[in-house]
Amino acid sequence: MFKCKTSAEVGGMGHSVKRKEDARFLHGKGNYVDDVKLPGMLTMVMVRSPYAYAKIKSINKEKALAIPGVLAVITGEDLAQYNLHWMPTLLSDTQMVLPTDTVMHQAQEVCAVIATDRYIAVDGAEAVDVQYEPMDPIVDPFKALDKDAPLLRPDKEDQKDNQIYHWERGDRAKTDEVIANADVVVKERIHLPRIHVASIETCGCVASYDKDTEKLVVYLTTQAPHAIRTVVALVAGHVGLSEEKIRIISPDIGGGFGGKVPVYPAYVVAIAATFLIGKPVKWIEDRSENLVNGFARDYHMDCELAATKDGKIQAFKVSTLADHGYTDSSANPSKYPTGMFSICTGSYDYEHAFAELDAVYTNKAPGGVAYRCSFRVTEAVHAIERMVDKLAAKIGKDPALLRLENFIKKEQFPYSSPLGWSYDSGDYEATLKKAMDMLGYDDYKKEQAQKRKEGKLMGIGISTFTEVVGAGPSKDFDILGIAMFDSAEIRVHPTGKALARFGTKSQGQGHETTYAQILAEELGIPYTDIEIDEGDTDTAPYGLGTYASRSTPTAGAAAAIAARKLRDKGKKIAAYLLEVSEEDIEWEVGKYFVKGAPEKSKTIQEVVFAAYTNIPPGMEPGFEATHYYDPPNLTFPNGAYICVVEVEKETGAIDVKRFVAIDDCGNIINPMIVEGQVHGGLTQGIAPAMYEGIEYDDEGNVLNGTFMDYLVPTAVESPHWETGHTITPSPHHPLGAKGVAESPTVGAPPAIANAIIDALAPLGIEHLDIPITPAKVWEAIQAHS
Ligand code: MCN
Ligand code: CUM
Repeated sequence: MFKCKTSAEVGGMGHSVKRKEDARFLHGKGNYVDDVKLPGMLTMVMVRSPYAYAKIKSINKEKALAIPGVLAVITGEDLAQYNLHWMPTLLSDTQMVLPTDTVMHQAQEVCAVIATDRYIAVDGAEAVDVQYEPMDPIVDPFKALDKDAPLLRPDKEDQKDNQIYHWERGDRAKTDEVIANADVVVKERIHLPRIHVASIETCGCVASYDKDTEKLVVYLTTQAPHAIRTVVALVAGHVGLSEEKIRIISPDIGGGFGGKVPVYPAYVVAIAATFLIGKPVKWIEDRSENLVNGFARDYHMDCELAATKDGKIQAFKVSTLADHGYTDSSANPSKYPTGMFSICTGSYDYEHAFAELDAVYTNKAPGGVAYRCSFRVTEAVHAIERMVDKLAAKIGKDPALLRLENFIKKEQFPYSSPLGWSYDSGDYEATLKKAMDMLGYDDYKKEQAQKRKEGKLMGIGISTFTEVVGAGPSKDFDILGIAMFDSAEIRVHPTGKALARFGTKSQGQGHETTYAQILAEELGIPYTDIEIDEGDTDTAPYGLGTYASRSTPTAGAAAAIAARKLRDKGKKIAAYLLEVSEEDIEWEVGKYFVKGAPEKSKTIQEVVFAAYTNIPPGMEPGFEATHYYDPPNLTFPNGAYICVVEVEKETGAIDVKRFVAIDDCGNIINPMIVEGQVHGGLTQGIAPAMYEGIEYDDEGNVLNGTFMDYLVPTAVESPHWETGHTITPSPHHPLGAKGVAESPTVGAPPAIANAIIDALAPLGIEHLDIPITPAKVWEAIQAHS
C-alpha cells in the first residue's frame, strides 16, 4: 500500500534540507555574467572623471582610436544624437548616462572605449585625452542649501536650489507640544555614513543585439530583471527597442545586497553600443570602480525622544538631512521617497511622532543605493534604538526594562503606528526575554558592575527592532509606476515532477531550495523533484524582483496559492479516479483519500498523470497554475539583539564578547537558510557599526576607495553569532511567513553601538557615530579623561 509521505520526507516547510544550488556553486559551475562569452564579443571599459565637479572642455579620441583593436570611443555627445545621454533613476530623478558638458562626481563615467579585448580597451581608456576645467564642489551636505552655493542641477527646470525634496509624516505641532512639556527629553544628531556593499561579484553585463531578429538580449547582474526590461523599453522605445524584443537574463549572481538594483550608466552604454555596432558588448566593473560608485545611507538625523520621569515614552521627533549625491537614485517605491523610514517609531507604544527629511544634491556619486536595508529601515532603527538607550542612561533605568515597559503588547496587534503603519503581529516581550535568557543578561549586569569598580570598560547593548518588508500592496507600492506584486508559475509534468518559475531573482538566498520546499509542502511532491527557475524575462512570469526581503512575503505567497489551485484541481481528478464525489475527498501531504476509507487513495503523482492521460470529462487537460500575488499588507518581522563588548582604555580596541540575536520572521521555510541569512546579515551589521564608511576630502575625493582602507569584515573580525528565534506567524500571509534577510543588518548596528557607548558611559561619553573604530574610541577617551 502507498506509504504516506510526511512533510519531512518531501522536504516541506520548516525543514533544514540542503541547498539544491550548492553543488553547482561548490564545484565551480556557477554561471555568472563574466562567464558569458558570445561569438564576436567586444569589451567595454569606462573612462572616469578624476574630479568631483568639472566642465569638460574637450574629449580627444584620436590616440585611443589609433590603437589596433580599439573600435570606438563613445561620448555623451554621441549618445545625445539618439537622446540617450540621460536616463531616469528608479526614483524618477535623472542621471547622466554620459556627460555632454559637466561631470558631477569623482569617478563618474565620462566616455566608453570599445575594443576587441579587455587589455586593449584599458589601454584605449588611458589614451583618451579629456580636458577638464575643475570647479569647487559641494561636499558637505549642510552647505548645499547655503545661499551662495552653486546650483548643481541647472538641467532641471524646477530646481531653484540644491534641495531635491522635503518630506514629512506625522503631527509636528502636537509632537512639539508633548516634547516641550515632557519631564525628560533626550536629543542627539546621529549620522549613518555612506557605505557600499562589497559583493564578491562586481556589476556587469553582456549586451547583444541581433539586427536580423531585432532582438536585444542582455545578460545582467540585476536583482530585478523584469523591471529593467520595462525601463529599457520605456527609455529606448524611441530608437526601436520594444519590450517583446528585449530579453533580460540575470544569471547566477555573486551577491547583490541592493547594489544590483539600480541601472548603472555603463549598462545603457553597452546596450547602445551593441545596438549601433551590431556585436555583443561586455562590460565588467572592476573592484575600484565598484567601490567608488553607488552609495547607501548618508542620513544626518536630529532626534528627540520625550518621556515621563519614570520612563514612559511619549513622543519621538526626527529631522533628517539626506545627502543624495548628484542624483537621487534611491531604490524606493515612488510614493515613499524616504522608503519605510517612517517605521522609526520602533517597537514601542506611544501616540505622538513626527519625521521630516530634506534631501539635497552634492558632488558625490548617486546616493540612496541600498545596502541590505529594507528601504531605509536601518536608518530608522538606528535612530530610535540609540535614543531609547540614551533615555535609559539619562533616567538611570536598565535599558532592557525600559524597553519591556514600553513595548507594543502582543494583544495590541494589528497595531497602528503613529506614522501610519499597521504592524501585523509580534510578541516583542517574548523575543527580548528569550535573548536575555540566552545571554544570561542578569549575570552580565553583575559582571559589568564589578568590572566598573575595577575601572574596566565593559558594555551591554540592546536593539529591539521592528522591520517592515514585503512590498507590497500594489495600491501603495510601485517602482517607476510598475506595481509591486510578485508571481509564481508551476508546471507539473506527467510523471509528477515539476518546474516552477518566479518573478524574483536569488543572489545567494537559496530560492531554488526554499521555493521548492513551499511547493513540496503544498503539493506533496519531493522538493528534489521540483526545478526552480528565475531571472529570464522570456520565460519567467512578470515580477518586481528580489530586494527589501520581499521574495518570501510576495513570491513565496504566490507559490503557495498557485500550488493550492493545483491541489483543488487534483481533488476533482482524484474524485473522478476514485469514483466518489469531490466532497468525500481529503488531502494529506502527497495523497488524496476517501473520507473514512484512507486505503482508497491516489498519490499526487497518480493524479497528475491522469491530468495528462485520463482527464475527467469536461476538464481542461494539464496540471499547471500561475498566481500573481498582491499582498494585503507588508509583513513586520522583529528581533531582539544583545551585544556584550569590552573596550581597552589604553588603545580603544573593541572586543565583541557575545552577540545574541533572536529573530521572529513568522513561520520558517528552511531554518538552516534563515540562520545563514542571519549570520550574513549580522556580519553586514557589524560592518557599518565598526568598520565601513566612505570618507571624502574637501575636493570630493573618495579617501578609501580600495579594500586597503575600506574595511570589510571577514570571518576573523566577525564574532561568534548566537542565533535563535521566536515565531509569531503573519496573519495575512498564506504561509504565516515574514521576510527575514535584512533584519540582522537593520538590527545589529545599534546593538553594537549601544554596547560600545555603554562601555564608555563611566567616562561621560554619551554618543558616537558609526563606524565606531578603535581610533574614534581612543580619541573620545582622550577627550574625556
Ligand atoms: N526564508 C525562510 N523563512 C522565512 C523567511 C525567509 O526560510 N520566514 C528564506 C527564504 O525562503 C529565502 C531566504 O530565507 O531563501 C531569504 O528570504 P527573504 O527574507 O524573503 O529575502 P529575499 O529572498 O527577498 O532576499 C532579499 C534579501 C536582500 S533585500 C538582501 S539586500 C540580501 C539578502 O536577501 N542580499 C543577499 N540576503 C542575501 N544573501 C546572499 N547570499 N546574497 C545576497 O546578495
Ligand atoms: Cu535594501 S538592500 Mo536588498 O533590498 O536588495
